[in-house]
Amino acid sequence: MQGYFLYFRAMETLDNRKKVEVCFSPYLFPLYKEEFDIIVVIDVLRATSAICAAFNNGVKELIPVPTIEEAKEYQEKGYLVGAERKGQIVEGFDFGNSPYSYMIDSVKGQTVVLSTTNGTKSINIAKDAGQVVIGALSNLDTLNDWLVRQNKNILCLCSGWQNKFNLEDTICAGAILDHLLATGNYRSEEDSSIAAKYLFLSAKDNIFGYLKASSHRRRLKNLNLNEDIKFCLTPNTAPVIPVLKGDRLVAIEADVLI
Ligand code: 3SL
Repeated sequence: MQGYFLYFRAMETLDNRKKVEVCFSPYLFPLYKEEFDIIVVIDVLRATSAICAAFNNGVKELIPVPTIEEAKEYQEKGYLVGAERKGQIVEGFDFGNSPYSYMIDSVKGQTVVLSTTNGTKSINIAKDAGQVVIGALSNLDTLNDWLVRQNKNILCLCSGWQNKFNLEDTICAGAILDHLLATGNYRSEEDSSIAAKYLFLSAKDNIFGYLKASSHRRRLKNLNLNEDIKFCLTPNTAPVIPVLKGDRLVAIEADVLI
């Protein structure tokens, strides 16, 4: 028996594959944060999809802020500011969290500030734990290729909804995990990662249909945001890699190693 354990230990030590895991919600993040070099922050509906759309449309920088108070401070300094709470534009701000708000000419080349219910909070809690990169279905293939090239330990942090699990972020995380594991250069151990991968595999042929009953899809549908849902659940509309540098997100080229 002891021989078996020693063999297992030795195999573990020889295994130089990098780790990729999935954290289901920001609430669970303290359990993971010590071990990873790159944190992929995911909020498919809609923060990280809107951020990808913004960079794809030529936004220069995006400053994510967790609170409305901080968003107001930037507004007072003259910045363009988007703020969303519970799916709606917060009164007094330029826009909310719809990807379409960031696909207009007037934001090209601009610095934009954004505060959202879950997504910008996740960015904020992840920022000191590793290199933050933005993940969504919108930038899936570009992001996957970039992550493979980095060869680092990677955590997919699902923003969820008010600290609870959600399906859309988990499916996106599962898609990333599935791609990285298929290279043979990554391993994963956590049950959350296995669950994310299997959810992705069962959803991948029709993500829009699969998520029909999901809580956030229903929440946004009730706010007449069907077009946003369709956009956010369509893979590869924005081939960008937004990373956090200091207090702001910038888009980097696909061949940059961090
Ligand atoms: O929580 C967030 O960051 C948002 O994306 C939520 S919503 O899609 O705007 O409702």
